[in-house]
Amino acid sequence: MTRETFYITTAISYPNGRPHIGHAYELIATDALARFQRLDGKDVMFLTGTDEHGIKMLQTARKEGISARELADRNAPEFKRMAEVLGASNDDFIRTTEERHKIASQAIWKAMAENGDIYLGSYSGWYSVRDEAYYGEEETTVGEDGVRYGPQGTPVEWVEEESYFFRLSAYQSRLLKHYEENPDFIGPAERRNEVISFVRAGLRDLSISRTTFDWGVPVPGDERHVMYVWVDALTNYITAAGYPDAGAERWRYWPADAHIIGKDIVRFHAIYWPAFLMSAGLPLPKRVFGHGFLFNRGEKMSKSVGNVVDPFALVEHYGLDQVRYFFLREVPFGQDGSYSHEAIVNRTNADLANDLGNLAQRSLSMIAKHCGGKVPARRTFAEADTALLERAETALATAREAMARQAIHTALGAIFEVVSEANRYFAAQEPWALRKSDPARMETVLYTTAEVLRRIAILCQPYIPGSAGKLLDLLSVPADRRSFADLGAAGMLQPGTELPTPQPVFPRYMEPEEGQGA
Ligand code: ME8
Repeated sequence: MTRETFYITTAISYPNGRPHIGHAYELIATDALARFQRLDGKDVMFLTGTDEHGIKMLQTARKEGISARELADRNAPEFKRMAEVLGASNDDFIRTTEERHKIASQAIWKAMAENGDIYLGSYSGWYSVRDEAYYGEEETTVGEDGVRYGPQGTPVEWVEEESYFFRLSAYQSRLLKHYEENPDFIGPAERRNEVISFVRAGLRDLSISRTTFDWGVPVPGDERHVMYVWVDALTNYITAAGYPDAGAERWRYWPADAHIIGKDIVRFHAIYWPAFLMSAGLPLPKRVFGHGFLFNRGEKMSKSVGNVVDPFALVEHYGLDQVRYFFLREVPFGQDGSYSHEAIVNRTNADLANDLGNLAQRSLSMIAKHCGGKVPARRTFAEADTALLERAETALATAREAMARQAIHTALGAIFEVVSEANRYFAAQEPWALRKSDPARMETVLYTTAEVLRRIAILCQPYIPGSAGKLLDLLSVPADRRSFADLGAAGMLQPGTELPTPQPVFPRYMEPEEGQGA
């Protein structure tokens, strides 16, 4: 049986510097979305990578006295390493300087040209180097400093040159029709509204080549020009799916199910990209989701962490799953968010160490001590037992619906409500008191607690894969019985199964000062 495919991507990052926390945030969120679909039985492809051409790379390289290629070769491995350090489950990592990408970019260019959508013209306009975009005069303002700025607050300059153009203006009504017929094409709703009003206001043709430098993919048939720059960048999503080889093994993944990107580049993904694809006669991605920006509240985070904006330091300091959990739970996905030392510590200590960690530790220790270290026997379930176990199953339905619209925080919230419920259950059932009064009932209560922990751990895997895996190890759940299909009755713990010695799964964060003990 062929499984349903699911193709998800992050934006590709500029490797003109080291990866920062915004890159890490996007990757973690996209990883959770990819893992969720994998656990839900889909045939998933998850892509991330680096966007290595363009003027930003050249400018930084020049400043550092090296070539753009050297700069890319130095930083791209850092982005790969970040993916590893963050536990990202990406199936591929694309670099736009790869040969396969040159082939794909030239192929889509040719397809658009054959469709009559590319012409040679000359361009003059207000250009922002930082945004890599031209703006209309009415979109710019002159600041108090006398400098002219674009709508994103970056300086613009007057540029005039020969350039190839893409006939974007011809796509206005087709795009608007697409947005209308596919209300889920852009999310969240604010982003969708912005795009629609932008397109309604009218689209200008797009300058898509440069002659002033050669750091880019050569324009097929006119090598004085290099592509600049969104044709090259956006095409990465189909390069990795094997384009232009329609018989490629991976072409089954296209069209992508979701492009996960920051809100600053929604316009390019929701306007340019579908127009390019329409022009080339290719199917459009199903959804473009623009997440919010992360800000450091600016306070000093901790004496021992110098630069907390560095994702490597953050993981080193707080632990990987703590960082993943914090970003996914604390910040409603789609909105801007801020992080601070206190917020990370409070959130992870309360939810992970106290609620989930303590429950696991307390119940598993009791099982080790009073049930011979084996999954306890279960008698007839009381109503409270069944109710708790069912809660975990309905959490899947909520999570599934939420994850389909990238409401990651809602999914995680629903799962952690089960954790709270399990804590209330454990406190109310008082298994420690039952030990004397009704040992058989104690076993059933401990069984139920272990079983709900199994379900919670299975559900937690997309978000905190390492700790969820550890918890499943402590419950002796085999590696091939950890998908969502195993959540229900069929996968239930078997009484008598040997369990390993319980170990804490979520260490409490202690301030370095506290840890030194005084
Ligand atoms: O835009 N918080 O690359 P990039 C959250 N190469 N997300 C952030 C962020 C922050 N503080 N800062 C950046 C590019 N991002 C292009 C993309 S795609 C075909 C080409 C997000 O390195 C940003 O919104 O500037 C984008 O989605 C991603 O990080 C890479 O940003």
